[in-house]
Amino acid sequence: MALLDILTYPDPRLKNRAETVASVDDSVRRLIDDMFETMYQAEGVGLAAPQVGVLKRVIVLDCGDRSGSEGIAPLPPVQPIAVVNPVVESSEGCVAWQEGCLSVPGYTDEVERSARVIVTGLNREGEPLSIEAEQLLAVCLQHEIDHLEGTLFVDRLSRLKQTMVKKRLKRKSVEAPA
Ligand code: GNR
Ligand code: NI
Repeated sequence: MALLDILTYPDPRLKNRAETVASVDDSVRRLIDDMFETMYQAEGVGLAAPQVGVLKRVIVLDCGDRSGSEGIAPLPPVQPIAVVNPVVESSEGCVAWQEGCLSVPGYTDEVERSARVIVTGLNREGEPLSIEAEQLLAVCLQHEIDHLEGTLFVDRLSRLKQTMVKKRLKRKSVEAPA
């Protein structure tokens, strides 16, 4: 296993669209394992392959209840989920959630998402998988699938907010490069 470097805004590689995985082979399984290790080390609840510079449609998440594991890094796995070629099959409702992103350190803001989603794809063994989600898991699935399209949560803020926030993040990245 290996820790991977997480790209941060405004790295242009975060804007690319990731490619469909043709077959879930050992190299994809190794990527999934490394992404989990990287996510737990960074204390995130999700991670998409483009965030570690790999343009493949692979996401990992763990939105399990971590209360009790504060101050422990890397976090212990609670509910690890990996999805290859994830697709939002259906969605309903609307929820506003305070989001953050490992690729946008030091900034959180409220984003509107579908409240409930069904996401399909393939698991680590290449078998079909279907996840019904609400709350944080639903938000996180949509956030990670956005990364596969080159979209960050800050791209979903109002135009005015984007202008202010992106200017600040760019200035910060010059002062303290990742
Ligand atoms: O760790 C993360 N927390 C989070 C909180 C609210 C909504 C989405 C997220 S995902 C984020 C990890 C990340 O950047 N995944 O791409
Ligand atoms: Ni993110």
